[in-house]
Amino acid sequence: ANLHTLLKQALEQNAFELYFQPIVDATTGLIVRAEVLLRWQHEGQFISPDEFIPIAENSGLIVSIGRCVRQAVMQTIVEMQALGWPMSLAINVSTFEFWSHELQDEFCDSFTDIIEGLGVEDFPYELITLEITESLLMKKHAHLIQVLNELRARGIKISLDDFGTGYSSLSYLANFPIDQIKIDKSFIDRLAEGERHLALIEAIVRLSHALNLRVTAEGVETQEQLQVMMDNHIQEIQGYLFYKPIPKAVFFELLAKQA
Ligand code: G
Ligand code: G
Ligand code: G
Ligand code: MN
Ligand code: NA
Repeated sequence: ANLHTLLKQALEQNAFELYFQPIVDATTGLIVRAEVLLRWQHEGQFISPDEFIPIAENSGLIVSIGRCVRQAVMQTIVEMQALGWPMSLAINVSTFEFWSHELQDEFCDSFTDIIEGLGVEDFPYELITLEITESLLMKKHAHLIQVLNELRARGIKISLDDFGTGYSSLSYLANFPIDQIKIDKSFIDRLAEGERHLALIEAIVRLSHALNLRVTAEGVETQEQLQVMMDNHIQEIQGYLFYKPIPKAVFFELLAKQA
């Protein structure tokens, strides 16, 4: 069977699993939030999202997969709250999930449906972060801004993922309703190459902080990189230096120890 057929089956059989990559406070090393990353194990083998997400996007399956991820994440938020660890979880959102006005409205409405299904009275929307990419903002649709504003009005946080890759326009930072940026790993990787890359990070951070945007550094792997982040007052760190993406049970064990 081809990958698309297998994906469809995986969705029907609930074969996807959420992994969690903890994000820590640079100073204390404590877990302060996490990014949710989808995992698919087929016949004992992990198939990378880099491989299956594009196929899901091209076939439209990404809409159902995205909804399934939101449902599972929101259920996890409710569980974590009940355990006394209210913590923000970040969900990756594909540009394809916002392809049309219709899909955008469906996306917005899904939260209410999911909450109804969860049977909770007051869902803590502020614990959901949606990671979007610049390719979405490039569409520059007035309706998109309206949708992002609607999500933010409920309390949902919007994060600009992979910042610095692609067509980074600094004007996105000022003109779009976002709450935080994630500095892409490629920037962190190139720090070792010299002063120019350090200057870029300094400028991005200064601008972000001036605009009241939170900054997370992604892909921090070494102590030296961590030091640069701390020197630049970047408080939130995600990377293998601290944690890789881990299954939910392992994530919960860490939180229980930290509580
Ligand atoms: O850990 P990693 O190899 O999972 O992630 C690879 C890529 O897949 C990343 O760019 C990440 O944003 C994307 N990705 C992971 N999980 C999801 C998901 O649930 N939805 C979408 N749209 N992308 C995801
Ligand atoms: O966790 P990490 O970012 O290293 O994973 C990179 C990619 O390798 C992921 O997209 C995932 O699909 C794949 N992968 C293969 N084996 C594993 C595994 O045991 N755990 C995790 N988290 N990912 C795996
Ligand atoms: O959504 P985004 O494209 O930002 O996905 C984050 C990706 O970065 C995931 O695939 C995650 O596994 C990966 N990642 C997170 N931290 C590190 C790191 O320190 N090193 C490497 N190589 N990959 C990382
Ligand atoms: Mn991401
Ligand atoms: Na990223």
